[in-house]
Amino acid sequence: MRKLLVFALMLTIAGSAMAFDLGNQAGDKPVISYPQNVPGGRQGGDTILDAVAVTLPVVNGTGTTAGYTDDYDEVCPYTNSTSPDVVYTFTPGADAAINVDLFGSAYDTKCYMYDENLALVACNDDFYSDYTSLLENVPVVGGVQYFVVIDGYGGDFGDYLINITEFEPCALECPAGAAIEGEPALANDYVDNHNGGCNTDPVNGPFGIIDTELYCGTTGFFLANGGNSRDTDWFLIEMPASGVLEITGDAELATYMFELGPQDCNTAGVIQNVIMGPCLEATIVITGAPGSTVWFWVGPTVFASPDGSDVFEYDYTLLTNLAGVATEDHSWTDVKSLFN
Ligand SMILES: [Ca+2]
Ligand SMILES: [Ca+2]
Ligand SMILES: [Ca+2]
Ligand SMILES: [Ca+2]
Repeated sequence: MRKLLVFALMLTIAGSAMAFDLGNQAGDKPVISYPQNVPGGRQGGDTILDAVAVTLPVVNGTGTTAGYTDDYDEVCPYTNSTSPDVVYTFTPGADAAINVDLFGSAYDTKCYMYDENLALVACNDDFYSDYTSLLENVPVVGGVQYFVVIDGYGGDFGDYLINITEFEPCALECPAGAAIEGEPALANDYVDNHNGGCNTDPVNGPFGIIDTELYCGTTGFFLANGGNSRDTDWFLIEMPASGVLEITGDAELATYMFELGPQDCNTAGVIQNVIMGPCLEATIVITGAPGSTVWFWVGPTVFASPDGSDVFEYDYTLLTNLAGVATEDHSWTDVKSLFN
């Protein structure tokens, strides 16, 4: 029995070893036949040297990596891809921020971008849940040539969809009838006496209350004591009769929703966390005794503003399974103008 096992093991090792070339020089590139007559002339070229030039925007471009050569790989964060890759090139006329979006592609894509010096400027493997890729908000400089490589994870390859468009910041609208947080506008050295919870005062921390189906708030960044600081919003929510509280949120930047406990500033920690936004809904489900109080927290995932400004505010929206409706019907713009 043991001999058999060893033999089986040797077979396995020999079988897998054959897949690797132990030499120290790359072999000759095998001759391949490229796919012909690809519609629209949008098919990428095989290498950076024969990259297909496109002008921006590229809308609903299609092509395939099947039949192409594996020339490139980057780590973001997975390595050792042997997938074939194709390359596009473009030279923007002016400074811009762009998205390179492979959503809708038929395989586990990977995508990255080089500048004219072949320095990596962006890389993404799995932005979407189907493992397709998005390079988001990539700054490009007018007059500089860039190369976009469409690759795959592992050895995956196949048909891809590509859109290269100008990045548009996420902008949310507060739904009609929502309750409005009404926190004063942020400013440098802002003191959050509105709903800063334990961060403001560990004994009598001010909490907001959420008791409506729709709720809109703002959060963001400011400088305090010369350092980066963020607005944190601490809320009390009464658990509904079902014993299950569901909150679906979205925000204009990546933003945490936390359930906190124990309900004491000295010991409180994060029981569960969910990231909402930008323009991407997420849901947190909190369970507990009907009528009990939940500590709920909303705030940015980072401490510094995205554009380097001292003060930066953005919006978030929450949809709960609470039955209540807002008693006052402010428009979002009305309320913001009060504080701007
Ligand atoms: Ca590759
Ligand atoms: Ca992927
Ligand atoms: Ca706030
Ligand atoms: Ca606050």
